[in-house]
Amino acid sequence: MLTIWGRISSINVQKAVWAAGEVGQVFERIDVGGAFGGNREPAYLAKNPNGQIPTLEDGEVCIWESNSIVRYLAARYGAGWIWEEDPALRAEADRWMDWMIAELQPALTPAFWGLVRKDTVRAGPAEIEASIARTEGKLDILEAHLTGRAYLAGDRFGMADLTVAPGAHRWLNMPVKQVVRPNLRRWYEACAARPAAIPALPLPVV
Ligand SMILES: N[C@@H](CCC(=O)N[C@@H](CS)C(=O)NCC(=O)O)C(=O)O
Repeated sequence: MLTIWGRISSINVQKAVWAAGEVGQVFERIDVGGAFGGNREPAYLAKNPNGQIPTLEDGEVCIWESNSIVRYLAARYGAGWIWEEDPALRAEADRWMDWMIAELQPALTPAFWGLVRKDTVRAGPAEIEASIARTEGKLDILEAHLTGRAYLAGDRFGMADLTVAPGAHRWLNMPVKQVVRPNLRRWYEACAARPAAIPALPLPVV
């Protein structure tokens, strides 16, 4: 059985939980981080020296970095399914996963901190405004890409979708003015309706 360390309100833990469910693996999730604490304890730091969540344990295998966890689970248990064997198709998925962690997450996180977590130290009005503007630009890219496409990479659901959709879930359920993006909305709703998405995408977003 897998162990996933991390509170489910974390967007990065959501990816790991979704990937594990999608490839049919039974897992135990242990609340760590945020109000639960525990992620600065020596025992946890021995697993993940960053003191961040998520961390995955699969027997002797211990992995941190959410996208690496998704790739491990996909390659190990979802080959030919959510893991593409074809290098060109897999690169398409990798590209969106990297875009999520390098572009979309940094764009939307300050608005999330300010508007949802009410963390005025990390995100005041100027940071929130800049974050919203930056996120809208990123979501326009998603909307354009999803025009005439069911999924982000290839013609079936895959590891890129379950990595990026938690970002859409967060944004679409935040108290921000929602720009109408029909392709993004259709894709998000199709992803979020999957059985493995249900435990991964709790509401409200907190
Ligand atoms: N690049 C890392 C980032 C991990 C990260 O920033 N995790 C946050 C939660 S999303 C965290 O550990 N926060 C500290 C806490 O929850 O106490 C990943 O993708 O796994």
